[in-house]
Amino acid sequence: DYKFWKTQPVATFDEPISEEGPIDRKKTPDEISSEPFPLLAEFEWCTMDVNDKSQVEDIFVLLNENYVEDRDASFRFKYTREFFNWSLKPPGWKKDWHVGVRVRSTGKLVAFISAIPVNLSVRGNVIKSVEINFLCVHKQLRGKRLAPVLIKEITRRVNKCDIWFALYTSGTVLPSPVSVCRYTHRPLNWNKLLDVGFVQLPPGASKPQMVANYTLPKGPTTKGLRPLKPEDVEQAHSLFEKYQRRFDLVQEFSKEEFSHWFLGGSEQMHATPDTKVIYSYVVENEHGKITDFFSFYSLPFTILNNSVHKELGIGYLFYYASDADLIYNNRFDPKATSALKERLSQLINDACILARNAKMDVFNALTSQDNALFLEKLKFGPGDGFLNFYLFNYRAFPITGGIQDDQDY
Ligand code: YNC
Ligand code: MG
Repeated sequence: DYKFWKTQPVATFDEPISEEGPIDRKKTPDEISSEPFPLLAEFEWCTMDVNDKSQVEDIFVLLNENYVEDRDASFRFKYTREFFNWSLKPPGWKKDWHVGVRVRSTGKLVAFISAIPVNLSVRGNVIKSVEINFLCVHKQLRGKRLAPVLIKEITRRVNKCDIWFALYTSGTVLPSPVSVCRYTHRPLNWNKLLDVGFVQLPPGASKPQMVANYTLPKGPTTKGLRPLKPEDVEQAHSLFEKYQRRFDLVQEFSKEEFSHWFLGGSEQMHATPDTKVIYSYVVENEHGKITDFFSFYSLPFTILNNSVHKELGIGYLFYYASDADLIYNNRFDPKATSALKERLSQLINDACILARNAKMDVFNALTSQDNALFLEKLKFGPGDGFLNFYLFNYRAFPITGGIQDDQDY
């Protein structure tokens, strides 16, 4: 019955919404306690220093052993140091927002939660917020109401910085999602996916038929496609901003944030295939103009209980943008939509090819953004997983994707 969530400034299920905006009254940081929330005597708070290798190691052991698993516990996210450097240290990140709980007597890290600064735009209203991620409690400490304490402590630390709103996503259903997306999967290495139980052979189909069905060209097909470079940021960022206006709920990226999220900082520029997290590409036309952009990131699974395969390479479609529909004045013009549909299908197909060439086994996408325009055509199949999007302390009308195509996953 959501004993904890009932006490928090979040929308309740089926609550009629007449106006968008903050839920709590306006507060100031000096109304917020300077003292951390009390913990049981055997535990202590710690602020994690993600610039310190041994502390990153602690986070990564905790998450690799205790974070999200799929339903039958055969896969687990395989977070890497590089992934944390990318996802926990965007411009404006704060050490104080990487919060751990340790066992006082042994120093063992048993829980974690993080916040990063984001500027959200909800139907044009810009809201200074944080994004909460990596909430994790050690398996042996589950069900003891530690999660609410972590959430209250990160809220306190964020509020102390005069920020009162948050975005978070979870597979768990809580009061009350502002949007729900489904995961979809595009097999890249079908044989391996079958071996590890990620896919099944459909009745009446043969393995060679399935492999043939998912075979992709050797290399990308779009003329002028190449990796994003630092000197593209100006142009790519403005194309991206223009494209993002299509959606009701977006994160606004400054140029610095754009560089961070899509180039990944100096460490990523020298990454090897093993350490590369973020892959970004642009299309440059013959006049030196950037017309399209797409990106995906790598977050592999550890395969539990398989004697042959230890890891599953997974690419996640991240952001993209295209000017394919801009030759029409009205984005709702069906000709604009079909031009975009064709262009995005080609681009994301290239993304799949590049991911396959980077040794990824499956390419995942949510049913968010304009993805409904190409998912089916590109052979993404609906998965079991849903992702719920939540806003903390902000009431909003339901958010849908960009263009809702006629088919629904
Ligand atoms: C969850 N995922 O409902 P009620 S996603 C939020 N997000 O409260 P206990 C969650 N709340 O129902 P356990 C949640 N999962 O009584 C559970 N809850 O009101 C709620 N899993 O606490 C739950 N990571 O400590 C219940 O549960 C209360 O020991 C029960 O711990 C939960 O990062 C958890 O899936 C999830 O590590 C930590 O199961 C644990 O089970 C675990 O008894 C595997 O907790 C990893 C996993 C979650 C990934 C994520 C986003 C988190 C968002 C948190 C909310 C942020 C709000 C905004 C704060 C900033 C505000 C500002 C400004
Ligand atoms: Mg607990």
